[in-house]
Amino acid sequence: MGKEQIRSRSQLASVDPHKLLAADRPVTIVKNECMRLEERLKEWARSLGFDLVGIAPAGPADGFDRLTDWLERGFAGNMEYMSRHADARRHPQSILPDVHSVVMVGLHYRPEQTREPQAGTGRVARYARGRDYHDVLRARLGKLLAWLQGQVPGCRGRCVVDTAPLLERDFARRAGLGWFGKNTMLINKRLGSYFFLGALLLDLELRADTAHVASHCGTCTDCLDACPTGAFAGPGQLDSRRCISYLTIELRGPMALDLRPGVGDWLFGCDVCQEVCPWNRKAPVSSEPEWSARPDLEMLSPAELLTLSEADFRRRFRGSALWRAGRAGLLRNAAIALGNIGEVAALPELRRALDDDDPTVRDAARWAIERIESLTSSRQAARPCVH
Ligand code: B12
Ligand code: SF4
Ligand code: SF4
Repeated sequence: MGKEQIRSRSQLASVDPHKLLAADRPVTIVKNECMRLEERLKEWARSLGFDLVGIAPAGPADGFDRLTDWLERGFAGNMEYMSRHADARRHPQSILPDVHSVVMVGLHYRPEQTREPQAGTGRVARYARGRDYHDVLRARLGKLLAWLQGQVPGCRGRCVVDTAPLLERDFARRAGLGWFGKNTMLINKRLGSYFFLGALLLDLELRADTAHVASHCGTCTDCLDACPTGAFAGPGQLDSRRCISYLTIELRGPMALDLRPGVGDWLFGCDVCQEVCPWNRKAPVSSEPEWSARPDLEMLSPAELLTLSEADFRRRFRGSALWRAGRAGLLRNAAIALGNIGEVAALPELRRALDDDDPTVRDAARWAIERIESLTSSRQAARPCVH
């Protein structure tokens, strides 16, 4: 049998495993050459730094009807890429026509420690404090695919990290990585929810893992109760239009006025519905160097952000997830955070931003100035009379 013809496990069973092994395999793989391909694939994935790995059969996405409902209710807001490619999310064959298996990986990113916000600083969601996760996961998935192609010459695959229309959490649940929390996050009993997902679609038929069926949320509703902007329409139903993560990352243009106070001091993304989750309390800290590479991103000074030119923005945020907001989005967020922090010391910077070239930045600066002035006068009015 020619190696390029191998496409299924039954075919693989009849092949001498020694002939399939590549020369540059790691020691861990060498130790048991008779291990099944699935096990060796998982070992290799772990040696590449992935914390979770599971295999799902390629089939229609279980949550497709939920996606359709979510889109119909307008919960995607202006994320047109979600509706534009909606039908393609029905089945992973829209990405790889002869897909048979979906290898799902998880990479944990919980940082060492999280400082309390210092005076005048704003918060950045944990996921965005290191290198851009898309680059990190894609590069490693590429290595995993290359290894597999060394084992099974001719096998074809596609690496996906938000880069193709795939319901990643659906396939991760099916691959046994965790359950859908009421906050919509995929949660793993050992790691909590601070992990990224990536997928490797393959035209190989691999033995699938058992799907995670149970939910371990029980009667808890902490995430639903804690959301500062009331973004949950119900358990497992997120209205992105109200979510701080959407408002600070995906939204272009001005934020709705009634939501601005709830955004608080978040400059990019939001972690509140994960911070309160009991499954994250005992989750281990990640030792992945990629996530500690940019400690300067943990807290940012919004007043300083307001001074960034386009060139400054590019220099500072290229290669980090914050790039996605663009200069106008990040400066808008900075102005809104300053308005919510409410310190008069920010007024000179905000007044300068009234002359910014971008109308969204000017609008946010105007709002922040008015908010600081009204917070200051209400603080003064509330002072006890000394006479
Ligand atoms: C669009 C998007 C967003 C949007 C919308 C979020 C959302 N909940 O849908 C916004 C911008 C708000 C967002 C925010 C965040 N995101 Co986001 N986002 C995505 C993206 C690109 C698509 C998600 C999607 O399809 N939404 C559509 C809705 C309908 O899906 P859903 O709510 O998740 O529900 C699905 C399943 O959970 C399932 N389901 C839920 N309950 C049940 C129950 C049953 C019985 C069944 C059968 C199915 C089911 O059905 C739905 C359809 O599949 C994915 C990457 C990807 N390609 O999948 C990343 C992704 C989901 N995001 C991620 C992250 C890290 C975040 C943030 C934490 C970032 C931050 N700190 O600011 C926040 C978390 C907010 C939150 N609570 O979800 C990670 C999540 C990893 C994890 N452990 O779950 C992903 C997977 C990216 C990645 N590759 O790692 N995100
Ligand atoms: S990320 Fe923040 S705003 Fe979005 S649902 Fe969670 S708690 Fe609410
Ligand atoms: S906070 Fe509670 S309800 Fe929300 S995801 Fe965590 S365990 Fe589930």
